[in-house]
Amino acid sequence: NTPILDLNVVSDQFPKAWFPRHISELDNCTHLVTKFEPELDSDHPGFTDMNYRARRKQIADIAFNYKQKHVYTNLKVLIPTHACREFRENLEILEKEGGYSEHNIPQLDDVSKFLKKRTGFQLRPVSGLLSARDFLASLAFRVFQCTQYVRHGSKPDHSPEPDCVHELLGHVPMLADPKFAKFSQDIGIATLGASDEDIEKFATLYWFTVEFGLVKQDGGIRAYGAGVLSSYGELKHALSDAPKKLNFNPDTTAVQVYTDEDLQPIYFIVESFEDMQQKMRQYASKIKRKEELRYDPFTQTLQTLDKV
Ligand code: TIH
Ligand code: FE2
Repeated sequence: NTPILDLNVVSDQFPKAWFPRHISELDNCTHLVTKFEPELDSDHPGFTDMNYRARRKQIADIAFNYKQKHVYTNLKVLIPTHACREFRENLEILEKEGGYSEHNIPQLDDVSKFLKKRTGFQLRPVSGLLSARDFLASLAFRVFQCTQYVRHGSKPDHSPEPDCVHELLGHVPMLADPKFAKFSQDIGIATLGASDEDIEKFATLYWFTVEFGLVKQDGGIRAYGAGVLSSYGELKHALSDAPKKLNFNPDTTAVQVYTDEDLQPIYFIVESFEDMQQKMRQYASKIKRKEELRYDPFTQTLQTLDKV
């Protein structure tokens, strides 16, 4: 257990430059004194007991990784002014009924059951990043693939990859909204059997809406994209004057180049969710496909329309 970051920089003038000024900064006070460590001290009665050492290490790791829910508390400050109405309302319900709080990371299965009751969406654990084709296909069945791991504690305010913070705080509140759930499923259905070229366009549309979308609401601009809403850094950045903001138009948005490594330089704004839905439907209807598909929720199957 070597210290990860040594913030107690020693200088001549100020022997200990840094000390915690807020209770949350105890997250950085994780330096261990190695005396009595069963791993390192050969006089320790457990030094030769490998099972004991493994168990000790497991317990030590839990303590070491413990973070006051930095992300949750910080995001909560921005949500009233930065998040769209649907997100705010559903987060409130999730706090009342879904086990959401700064002290608790809810279990996937509990959240899945919650969503199932609200919009029929269910969560499914995924081991890593799926191909766009497979990820989008799940949406057709109202299944959302969720990562299980959490971002590295040294960079809580923005993660270049999705993690459980992003899924739970970004996607879940929006998937609890019936219209947004329908929109998500419709993108999924539109991608089934599409060419690789069209999949790339749908993945880009998904990126600029479900992940990084902004919406006009209550006379201002609010975030509804999960990648924005789960990142304190991105949420602040997205609604600042720094990035470029364009009007959402599926034909141009679908071919916009984007970065998945850092904060977005460009965002697309939709007039309203109704408008976005209608434009997407129109776009999807122009895609060449062999068959028209319809989802049957009773059997959870996709049926070819002209055969039913
Ligand atoms: N940038 C998001 C976050 O910090 O929560 C995670 C991602 C969403 C989509 C791609 S990466
Ligand atoms: Fe995501």
